[in-house]
Amino acid sequence: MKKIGIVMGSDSDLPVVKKATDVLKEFGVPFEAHVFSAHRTPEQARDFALRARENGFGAIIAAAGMAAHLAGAVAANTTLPVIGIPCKGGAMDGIDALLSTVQMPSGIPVATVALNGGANAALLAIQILAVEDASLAEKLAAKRQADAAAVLAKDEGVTARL
Ligand code: RP5
Repeated sequence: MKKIGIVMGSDSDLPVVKKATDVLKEFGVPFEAHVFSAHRTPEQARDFALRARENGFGAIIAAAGMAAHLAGAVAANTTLPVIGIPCKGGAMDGIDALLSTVQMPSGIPVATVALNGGANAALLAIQILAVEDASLAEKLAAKRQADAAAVLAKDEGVTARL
């Protein structure tokens, strides 16, 4: 199975990244995580992206806050799918990161999830791998069913709580 690459701009992004790694672990998907900054360590971020395909990655998740250029910088150096997680924080509480991550120029796409959307970033990465992996696709379908069952249980119980 292909690995998922995870890069984050700082270790202060770890709580958001952990939401993604928890999901990847739940699905048994291998991953590798690094702190690479688009601004502070641009060479390392570039090298990782340039070699990601030959190093066995199937998609890359990039989490960063503030002037969040990491996902775009990685996407510029690979044709693997890149999923950006804009992280909350700073003077604008993540609006800056959201716009920096999502507003990519035509030709270099970044699939951007919600602010701090670590779980959805992982699920989207798994869905990408599941295009060619029937076992992963079955696990995804089972999770959808379990999530729906949980909502139905809440529906049944809600009147009793009022
Ligand atoms: C971004 O700046 C990082 O991704 C992080 O979200 C934010 C703050 O970084 P630190 O000052 O905590 O290293 O580059």
